[in-house]
Amino acid sequence: IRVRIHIVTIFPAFFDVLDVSLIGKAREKGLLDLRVHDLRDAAHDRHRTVDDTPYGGGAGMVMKPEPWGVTLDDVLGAAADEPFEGVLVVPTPSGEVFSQALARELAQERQLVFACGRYEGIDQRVVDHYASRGRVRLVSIGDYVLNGGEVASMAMIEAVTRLIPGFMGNPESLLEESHEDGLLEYPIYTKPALWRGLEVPPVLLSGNHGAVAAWRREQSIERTRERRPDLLDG
Ligand code: 6GU
Repeated sequence: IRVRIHIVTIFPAFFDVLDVSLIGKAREKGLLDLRVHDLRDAAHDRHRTVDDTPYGGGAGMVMKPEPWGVTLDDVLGAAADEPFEGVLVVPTPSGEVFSQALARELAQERQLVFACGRYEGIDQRVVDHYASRGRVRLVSIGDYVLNGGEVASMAMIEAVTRLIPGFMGNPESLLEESHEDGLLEYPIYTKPALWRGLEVPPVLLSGNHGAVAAWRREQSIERTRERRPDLLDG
């Protein structure tokens, strides 16, 4: 196994789809060991409570620290006073923004743990405690609000696992993708050469590889200027 990914959540069923997607292939190839853990297994009262009201008041509920401590120590394989291996990823809209660069970084790790919070978030002491024992990254997938870290984790896990060395059949195709060179990808075409009155740009049929490369580069820059000018600053 190259990479072990643990997910801690109160909704383990969210992750059933990982079996049928690309990630299922990485698991079959033996590159990836993915395990989902139910946070409620560490809550022992009658209602398996994992949340409580916020100190200081305010709307919503906060995830209690104790079930997180028990579960994360178990998953990380480290006692409460020991350092841990790998990276603990905490999806939160108040984190740093996820990027292809961070995906590349995480794909080099041997162990990743995704701690999916729900409600208004997790008691701050959980992050503070684990940050004192190892590497913790608070990560957002963009400037909008989701109900919890599950969908965000799924997006990050898909971005990371396809970069695991040996996962892609043709690793060269990774280099041509949007964001790998800081630009958006150029438009792509296949047969037929004429469809509903629309032609494939003639340069792509010319057989002139230099001209094709130049056209694609131009298109990438133009697309990026139109759709994502922020990527061109600097
Ligand atoms: Cl990581 N979590 C939640 N709840 N909302 C988000 C997010 C994460 N990233 C963007 N919105």
